[in-house]
Parts: sequence; structure tokens; C-alpha cells
Amino acid sequence: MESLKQKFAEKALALYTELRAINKEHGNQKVDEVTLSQVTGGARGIKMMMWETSQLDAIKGIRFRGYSIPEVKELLPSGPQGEPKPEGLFWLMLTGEIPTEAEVEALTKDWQSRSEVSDQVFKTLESMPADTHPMTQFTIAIMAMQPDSIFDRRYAEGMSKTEHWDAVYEDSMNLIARLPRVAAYIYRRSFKDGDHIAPDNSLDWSANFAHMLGSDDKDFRSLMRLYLTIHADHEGGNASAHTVNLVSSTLSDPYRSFAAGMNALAGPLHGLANQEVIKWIFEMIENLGTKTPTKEQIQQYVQETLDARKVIPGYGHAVLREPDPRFTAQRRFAEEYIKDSELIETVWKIFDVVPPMLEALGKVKNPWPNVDAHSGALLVHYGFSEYSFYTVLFGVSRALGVLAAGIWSRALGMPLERPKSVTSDWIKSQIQK
Ligand code: NMX
Ligand code: MLT
Repeated sequence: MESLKQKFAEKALALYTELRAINKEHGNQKVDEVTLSQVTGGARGIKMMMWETSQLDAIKGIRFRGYSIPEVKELLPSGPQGEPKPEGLFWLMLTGEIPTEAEVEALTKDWQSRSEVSDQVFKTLESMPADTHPMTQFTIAIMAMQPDSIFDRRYAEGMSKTEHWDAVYEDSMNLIARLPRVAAYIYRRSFKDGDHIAPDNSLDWSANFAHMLGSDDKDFRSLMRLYLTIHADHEGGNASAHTVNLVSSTLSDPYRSFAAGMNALAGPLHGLANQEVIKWIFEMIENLGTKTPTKEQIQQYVQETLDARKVIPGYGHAVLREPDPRFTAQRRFAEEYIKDSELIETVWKIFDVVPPMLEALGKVKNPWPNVDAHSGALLVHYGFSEYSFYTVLFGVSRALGVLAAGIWSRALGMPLERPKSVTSDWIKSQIQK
């Protein structure tokens, strides 16, 4: 057994035993109270699931096994320019430990050895019109890989419950290893006339992805390392993660559960917001007739969007109540690596203009930018302006968190997820009481 799997097995078995004891002794302890407006308001804040890989704080933002984004950047093994490698984050999410350079190197090699994508997947993609939305192509390609599921085969052969996590681990590792190739293939067939670029297996996961997309620029490789790290996980309640968790709790295999989660990510209030942001900015620039709009001009355009009863994409969050540290990490990257980008300057001006305007509406709980407010402008800077592809990039990264969490869920023997629903009559009957 390779060292990551071995390490995980030891930690997971210990936690499984500990949690059973905790549940036995304290299972009836109350951890939450639910109000009517939470029931009718999208279940905000209700504690109803376990998610080992990360936890979100409304003010401080995301913590991956306790580590903030600046700490992750500081501590995880990194590429040549100091941006963290997502391989290291995956290791951290599975073990709770910061890996060594050698451990990350070994994980890169493991993924390289699993990265071959079968021709059947490419044939499936080729059967779709090239202008099919990249997120639709992405979920169909994931499902086209499903016949490779080790979990599915071993379940049919009668594997015992104690082996579930092992089969999910194998599927998850294979899936993560193959996603960059699949995503790059979708990008090149959609936007580069099918002029595909073969993988370079001497590169780490992110740099190889950048290479297959069409860039060997060292700064873009660094951006990909950062991007694929910071989008990986945002605790379990977000729509894509929660979907994966729900579907995998039925013992549907990692391919099926991940594809389901990607359909949630493809919604404009969730991951698709990254394409909506840049589309909105491009439309604003065209509408105003300038690539360097003033704050007053931006203010006027924001007002028009709000008057049309549309949301300002990239702003607001269901949990966060301060600027998203993932926005700040991308801003820090832009300040360090990019000089004189009119588009990035515009993103920063929008950051000055939008929050007070949303605050003035009196109903928006969080007026601050989220992760999606910045990512598009960075990608455009490096030549990737085809924004309908952006959510696929988010999805490749999100695989790390949701699949790591899925391995944890099976190792801890989490049961079928099945919360309670109520009717409006039931709600009325409660009020009359
Ligand atoms: N622009 C305009 N109105 C907004 C915005 C915004 N950016 N954010 C919230 N509101 C409105 C919201 O539509 C609601 O209006 P109404 O009562 O008329 O229906 C009101 O403010 C209260 O909403 P909140 O409780 O503040 O937000 P909620 O938790 O329901 O939704 C989002 C969170 C993220 C869905 C919401 O802020 C939004 O639609 N933002 C824009 C889309 C976006 O950037 N999504 C990406 C989230 C991050 N991700 O990658 O997933
Ligand atoms: C995410 O990364 O999943 C988004 O910020 C949405 C969320 O956390 O609800």
C-alpha cells in the first residue's frame, strides 16, 4: 500500500473508533436549533453533516484542516515561484498533515501513472456539437469514464462495507489524475479547432494541465497551482459538495457522485458565477465604450444591473460576511505577477464601488466579493478569455475536496443522507400552536 493510502487508513480507523464511542455516549446531545426561516430559507447555517476536509468561518474564511490560505501557501510544498501545489492540499485534506516535498513528488507520480484517458471518452466528447457548453461536456465526459469504476465493479462482486473506502479511494485517485486531460481536451476542441496537446508527464499536476491547455508560461503555471488549490474545498454545505455527499451516501460511485456535483457547480449562483463575472465586465466595457471605466461609470452600470433586478455576479455569499480570502489571494497574485492590466484595475475598482451599493439595498447579507469576482481577469491576462470554460477549471479543482471528503465519508461509514421535509400545512399548523 502506498504511503498516502496507508497513512489515511491509520487515521481513518482511529477516528472511526473514536466517533463510534462519542456517538454511543453523547448521541443525544443537541448541537443546533432550527427556525422556520431556516427551513424556508435554503437551510442556511443548519448543522446537518460531517465534512472532514475543511471548515468555513463567516469572518475568517476557509480553513483546510485548520490552515488558512496564507498558511497553506507558506507551508505546503510549492512550485518554483512559491505557489502551493494542489497535490499537497489533497494530502493535507486526507491526513491532516503537511506533506514533505518527497510525499508530494510521490503523489504527482502516482497521479501521472493513473492519468491515461480511454479513447471512448474522447469519442463520446466528439459526438457532441463543439459549441455544447463546456460544463455539459465535462459532466458527460465524467460519466463516460464511469465504466472504469472500481467501486461499482467490486460492489457488484460483493465487497464488504469495510472495503468501501478503499474502492472509493482508487476511483477518486484515478478520476483526479484524469480530469486535467479531459478538461484540456474540452477546451481545445471547443476553442482551438481540436488542436490537442499531449500531456507532459515530467510536469506536476497543475503545470501539466496548463501545458495541455496551451500555455507553458511559468507565471501561468504558478497561477494554476494557486487556482487549483484555493478552489478545492469550501466545507460541505456548498451546493456542489453537498450534492456529491448526498449522491455518494447512496453508495453511488465517485464518478456518478462527482458528475452530479458538477451539475450543481454549473448554476450561475454557484460556480458558473466565474463566467458570469467576466461576461458582465465585458458587457460593461462594451456598453460604456471604454476599457478604463471610472468609478462613477461603474457605479452607474451597477445601478442599471440592480434596476434590472439582476444580481451583481461575484458579490455576496451564503456564509461569508467579509471579503473572501480566495479573492484576496488572487489579488495578491495579480499584484505580485502582473503589471498594468486594465482589466484587473477594473476588477479592483469594482471592489471599491459595489460593496457600499449592495449595503445600501439593506437586504444583502454580505456585500463583499467572493472567489469568482477575481478569477476571470487573471485568466484573460494569460490569454484564456473563453469564459464559458471557467467553471470547468473550478470543477477540476473542486474534485480534490469533494473526492477527499468522499473517501473520509466511506471510511467513517456515513449512512444514507435523508433529512426531513415539511409541507406548508405543517408549517401553518406549527404557527397556530
Ligand atoms: N447582487 C444583488 N443582489 C444580491 C446579491 C448580489 N450580488 N447577493 C445577494 N443579493 C440579494 C439576494 O438576491 C436576495 O434578494 P431577494 O431577497 O430580493 O431575493 C437578498 O440579497 C438576500 O440574499 P443573501 O441572504 O444576502 O444571499 P443568499 O445567501 O441568499 O445568496 C448568493 C448568496 C451567493 C447566491 C448571492 O449573494 C448571489 O446571488 N451572488 C451573486 C452570484 C455569485 O456571485 N455567486 C457565487 C457564489 C460563490 N460561488 O462560487 O459559489
Ligand atoms: C464555494 O466555493 O463552494 C462557494 O463559495 C459557495 C459556498 O461556499 O456556499
